[in-house]
Amino acid sequence: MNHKTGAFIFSLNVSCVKKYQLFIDGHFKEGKNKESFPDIDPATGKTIAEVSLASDKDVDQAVQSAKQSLKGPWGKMQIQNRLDLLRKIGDRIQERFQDFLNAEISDTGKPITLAQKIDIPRGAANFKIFADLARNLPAEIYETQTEDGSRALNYESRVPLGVVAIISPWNLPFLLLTWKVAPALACGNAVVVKPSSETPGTATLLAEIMNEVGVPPGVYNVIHGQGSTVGEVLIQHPEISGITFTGESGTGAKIMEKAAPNLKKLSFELGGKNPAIIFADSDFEKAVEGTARSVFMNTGQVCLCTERVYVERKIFEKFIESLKQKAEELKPGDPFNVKTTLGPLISEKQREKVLSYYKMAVEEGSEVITGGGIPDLPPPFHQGAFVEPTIWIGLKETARVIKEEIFGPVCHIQPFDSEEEAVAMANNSSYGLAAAVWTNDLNKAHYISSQLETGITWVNSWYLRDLRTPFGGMKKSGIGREGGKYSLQFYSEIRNICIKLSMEY
Ligand code: 6OD
Repeated sequence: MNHKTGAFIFSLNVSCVKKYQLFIDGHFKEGKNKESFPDIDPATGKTIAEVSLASDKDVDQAVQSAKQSLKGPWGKMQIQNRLDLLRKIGDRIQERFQDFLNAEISDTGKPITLAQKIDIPRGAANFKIFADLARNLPAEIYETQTEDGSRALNYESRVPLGVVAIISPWNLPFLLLTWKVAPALACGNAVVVKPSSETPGTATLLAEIMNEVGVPPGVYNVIHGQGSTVGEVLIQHPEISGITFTGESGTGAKIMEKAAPNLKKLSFELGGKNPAIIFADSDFEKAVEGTARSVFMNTGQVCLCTERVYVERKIFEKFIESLKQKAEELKPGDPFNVKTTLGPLISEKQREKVLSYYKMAVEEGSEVITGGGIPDLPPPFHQGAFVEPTIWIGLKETARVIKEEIFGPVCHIQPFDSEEEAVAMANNSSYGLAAAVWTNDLNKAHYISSQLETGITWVNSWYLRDLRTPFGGMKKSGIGREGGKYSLQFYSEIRNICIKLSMEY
């Protein structure tokens, strides 16, 4: 094994299996209890890696090493040097693009064309963009008149939060890990990362890069294990100052409860049941294309994905037919084949959950326009967690499959007759993350967007990202916003310094 790396290869039965280790204080290591768990490729059901399981002691060691790093060279580093290091991380990710691509695809089964276009480039961009943003973050200054006629200057000054716990999900493992690590480091924090146990690869690989570019030991630590065990120990650690989490709303609520006694600062990006509203005056082809992307991208496993589609009655039938065609054009299979356009779900467990909704939709009385089952695939993909892209119509808005987040390649299409009806149905949800509105009427677009109870609304597009914008949800879809200055605000403590100036000044 190369001790500079977190992954080494050994043979298990006939296939080659990697080993992903913990990364603590700049070193790759086994968990103290020498336990491990398998990392399964969801496209084939095969074990691709053994992952070291962190014990409570390992978690504590990771947090302590992070804390120590804040007192050492990292804590004393000039901001320009810190941000230069972030740029180097971004450059190195680009140089090792193929390694990240392989790790990400093997962990998730997502199609290579998707990971190549979105996941890995965004990992590099997150570091570069937050380096630039942190360099240019303005500070507010207020000049205050005092009663005795003198003046005072109030100015804000930022300090790092301290040790930040990053709990990142399995759907966009590298994109969302770096979306949190980059601004946290830009602000001068040290981090302990717990990637999803389904997708340990890219977080471990990133540790190699931290060493390669010279990030001091302890600044970036990776611990592996389940959220309900290792994650819980991490979020309850008294030396953690903040927790950032992307994942299910139910898990968010549990984290909040566990973090409450220590009053941690929290940032949550949670679930969604996102609506798309399609008006008859929209550009029809673009609306169909965009909606197909918003429903089926990443096999529907993006918190922003559309699961409820509302279509103006005049174009309802035509829209159903066109979206059905798009769904049926998707090609499931080998994620490393450039012709594949639909990956598996993340795990067999997730497939059972999605299939239970497929069954429920039928029991609730839906008409299945397409899909509803498991695709027929050749070995080894017949063992993968694939499901068919699925479209339903005909359900009442009270149906469970319209109310609950499914997180699969599926949507229900409902007709509407007026703007008010569309908005009322779109807002009739306990979630409020994202919406897509398709219309060529600018006034209508503006009006509808102002009425929607969502943190993010895309008009005539979906998942068009500018990393400076506020990102997050209303209602059960989250707490707080990340992105641009909102991330930098979360990952730092702001202090006000008030200097009373002398009368003579
Ligand atoms: O693109 C992003 O910055 C982002 N935070 C995406 C989140 C997707 C959730 O599944």
